[in-house]
Amino acid sequence: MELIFKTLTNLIKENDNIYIMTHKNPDFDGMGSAICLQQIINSFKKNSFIILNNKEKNKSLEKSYKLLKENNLYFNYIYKSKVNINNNLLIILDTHKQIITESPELINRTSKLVIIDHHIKSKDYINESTLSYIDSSLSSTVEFMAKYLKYLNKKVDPLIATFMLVGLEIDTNNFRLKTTKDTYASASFLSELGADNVLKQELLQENKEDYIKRQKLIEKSYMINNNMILCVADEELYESKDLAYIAEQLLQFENVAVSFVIGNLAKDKIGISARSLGKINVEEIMAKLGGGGHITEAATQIKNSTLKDVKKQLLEIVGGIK
Ligand SMILES: [Mn+2]
Repeated sequence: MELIFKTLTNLIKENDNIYIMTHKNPDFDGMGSAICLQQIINSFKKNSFIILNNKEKNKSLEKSYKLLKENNLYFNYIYKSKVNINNNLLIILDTHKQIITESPELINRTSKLVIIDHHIKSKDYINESTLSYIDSSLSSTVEFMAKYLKYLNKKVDPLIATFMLVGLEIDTNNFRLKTTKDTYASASFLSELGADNVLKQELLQENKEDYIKRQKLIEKSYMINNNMILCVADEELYESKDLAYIAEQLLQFENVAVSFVIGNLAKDKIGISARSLGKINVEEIMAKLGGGGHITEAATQIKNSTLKDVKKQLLEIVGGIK
């Protein structure tokens, strides 16, 4: 990673105006990393802008932006509708797919592009970049930033360390998934920087209705054979990340090695999100339904079908009951 850090540092030093963006519906991993990176860029006396959407839906993130201002911390943002990228350096964090970045059109308007991500590399990655580091052995983009801070021997304010720790905990589902010794080391480093546990808990609080809705889906799920659990959602529309989140949650239960969540993604599109603890390859299962992914996380989308039919197809493949 040292070479990546060195190259990234040189790119920062060579550019006067740097734009940072994460994915649509930003979360604490993407935004916590962006805020950390802005502090780093600022320490090199370079100008940077974090690209925001005009209407933030995430209340905890909105609160975080306010806290940065109240604490007089440098936080320079620009709404995506106002950005004139002008071939300036653009750093993309926490995704490598153009379509899901906050402002996909910006990517075509600059030739200076850096991508830093921890998701499993997909076929539709942005292939023309100055520097690309996509490493699925990292738990989160925050883990990258924590390591980068250490490499540079720099610190961030306790408030920013708190945001980063929130991102790391969300991405690992409280150290249950993708957690390695480096993840704990990053968490420990952020604690040393003064991450505040009380504020962290407040930022992790979620809307009660969302919680209840998810619990109801978890309640509806059942074992389809001796080690696989299935949840078929109701007829409402879901985002694929919601299905993935429920699938991850289902892995915490006794005897569960694999989880599947089926739900409507659009009127004519059904999604399956599959997760595995690692012994059973869910990519192979999803590939049989036209999807893909990785041993432990995979998904597919099926057009013009019903929840019932999709469930039937899945059960035929995995030899499940009902
Ligand atoms: Mn992430």
